[in-house]
Amino acid sequence: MKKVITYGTFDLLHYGHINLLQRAKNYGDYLVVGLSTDDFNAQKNKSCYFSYEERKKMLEALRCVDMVIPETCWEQKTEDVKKYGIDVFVMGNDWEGKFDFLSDFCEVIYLPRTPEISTSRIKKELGENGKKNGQSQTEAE
Ligand code: C2G
Repeated sequence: MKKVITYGTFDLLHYGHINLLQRAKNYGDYLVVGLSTDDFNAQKNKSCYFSYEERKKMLEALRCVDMVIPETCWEQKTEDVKKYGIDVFVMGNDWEGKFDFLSDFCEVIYLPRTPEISTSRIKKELGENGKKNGQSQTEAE
């Protein structure tokens, strides 16, 4: 069984996340997701809409996700790769080069991000009176 791992916050789960997870799964048979805890997100200066447990529940509902583990720090990746017998590490290419050190232990792959969509964009657009693509409040509901 070929095992793949990826990491992230996955807040306000959207199709950019899903595209990444599905492409990551296609590199093997089993996908582990290191999900950033609320405390680690604070370290990443990210405030989440959904809690760790809520974000974990959503990821676990995805057919392409086989296991969700907590990501509590930057330094756990090498240990995770060894502990879970990971063959392939996958991240979006906004992280290009940042985790090349893992290539001593597994294949490292950076995939193109899905353009146009991001959690911060969703928050921004919803924050502007619930507008979506310039629609009015009622149309967006
Ligand atoms: N992503 C993507 N396309 C988007 C948005 C996100 O491919 N439009 C990818 C990111 O590149 C990342 C994954 O989806 O690989 C999760 O993105 P985030 O939840 O924003 O995770 P991030 O804050 O980048 O945390 O140790 C690594 C960090 O935990 C990554």
